[in-house]
Amino acid sequence: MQIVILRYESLASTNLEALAQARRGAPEGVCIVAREQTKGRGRLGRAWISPVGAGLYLSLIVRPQIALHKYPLLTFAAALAVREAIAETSDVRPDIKYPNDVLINNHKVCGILAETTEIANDKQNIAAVIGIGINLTRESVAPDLPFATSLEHETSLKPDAENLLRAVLANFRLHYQSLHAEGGDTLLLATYAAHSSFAEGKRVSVVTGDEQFEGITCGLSGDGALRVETCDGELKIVRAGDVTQVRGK
Ligand code: BT5
Repeated sequence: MQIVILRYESLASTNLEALAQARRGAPEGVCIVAREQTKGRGRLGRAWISPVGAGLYLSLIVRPQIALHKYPLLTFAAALAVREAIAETSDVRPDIKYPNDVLINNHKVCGILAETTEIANDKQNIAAVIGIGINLTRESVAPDLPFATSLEHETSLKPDAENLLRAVLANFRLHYQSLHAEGGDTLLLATYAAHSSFAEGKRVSVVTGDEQFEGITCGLSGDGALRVETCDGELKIVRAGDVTQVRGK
């Protein structure tokens, strides 16, 4: 994948711009970066707060040659890439919270939103957009986000956005390549599980579209779902939803 970075001063959402470009035929490797987003997007219609110059806001177009049911692993590849990029460029060692958050000291420093698009009636021509938001300075953390943090806050250094961008893209490219190799999905899952304290043995509360339950995490399934054993011994397979740690029980 050859990466080409397109820079914008301000966009509604880098994901929306990348999806539009992908639909117009933009190749894999096009990466949209904006200094601010006026309508940054989270999952399920939620917002990603994106003040000017305070965070890294990027969306990478990929055209994966992998089975559709493995697409959730793209989010894992991105989370690992961000975790590694932060570890390489600072002295903190982030955690990954299933499925799409990178945490430092249990606070969210990065969110990931992977979306897909296809050209009308052409199921062969699917593109995915990997959207990544990383909080750089303290200004990125709105006062009403008590569980958010920034690299500046955690490291006491002014983060270097360009270094971080390069490291995120280089690491993502490696995971993406290996995802296409034989056994690459198993390797990626193992690497993700090794760097996410949420993968195994964590007491969590899970909210999905239609239910809420508590349990202990017990690993990931082959397609990237989180397995959670509830208090009454039922095994739940979580494919989408919000997972939070339950403390003090
Ligand atoms: C996410 O959704 O965490 C995905 C965020 C993806 C953002 C990137 S930025 C570049 C690209 N272009 C876009 O438009 N989006 C992507 P979710 O797990 O649903 O979390 C959203 C929740 O995180 C919000 O409801 C807030 O509670 C919280 N939040 C919002 N802004 C935040 C910030 N800057 N830092 C930490 N938490 C934030």
